[in-house]
Amino acid sequence: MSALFSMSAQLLAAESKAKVTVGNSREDIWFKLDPVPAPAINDAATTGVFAVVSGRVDPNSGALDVLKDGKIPGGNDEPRSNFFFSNSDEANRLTIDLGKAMPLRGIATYSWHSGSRSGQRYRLFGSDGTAEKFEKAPATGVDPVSVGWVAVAAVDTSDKPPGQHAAAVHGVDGAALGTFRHLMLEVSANEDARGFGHTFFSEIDVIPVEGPEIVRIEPPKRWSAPES
Ligand SMILES: [Ca+2]
Repeated sequence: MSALFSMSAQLLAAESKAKVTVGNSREDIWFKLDPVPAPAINDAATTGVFAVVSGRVDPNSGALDVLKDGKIPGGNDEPRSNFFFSNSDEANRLTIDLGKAMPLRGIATYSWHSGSRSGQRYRLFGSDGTAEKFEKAPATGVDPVSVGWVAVAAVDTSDKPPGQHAAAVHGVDGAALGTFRHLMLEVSANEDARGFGHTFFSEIDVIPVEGPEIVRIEPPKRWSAPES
């Protein structure tokens, strides 16, 4: 990550009152990436509608549903258990429609790869969908801010070693991130001259302010004999 990008990300985050928290591990297999909690299985993304509005999905990618199924890949190189774009000159844009506007605590994105596909680099936009000029699916070349979206934050975990990466975008000091119906990730590849730099996204969580208590994935319980 360049110092310049880091600085601009912090400025962007400050303007939108968003904070980005990153966790990573080279060894863990259950996404315990403190301080980012493990992926949620009952968050608002579960019933959201995911769509690619710009860019090309890699032919070896899993379906969009892998991003919200509350399941994690079984290993560090499982293309079909992840969602990833194919390298192209287009902006790679992925949207989530939550069905209605709701106050959000934040979102969290999880990725896993043994090499150059582990890091996450994306810009996050949000919208309540009410602006007259709102465009639900702004394609390459359309500035999202010009069609009713708010720039929320920029995420870059590419300076972390390969393995599992998690990024949480949340409000500052316990405040909500904002009230959104639509979320959009504009995803960039990690730098890789061989062209294998697009992130293996394993899960994307959207955590609402209201609703049931969030349940997270856990390692299977080990059976142990009762004490006699
Ligand atoms: Ca989830």
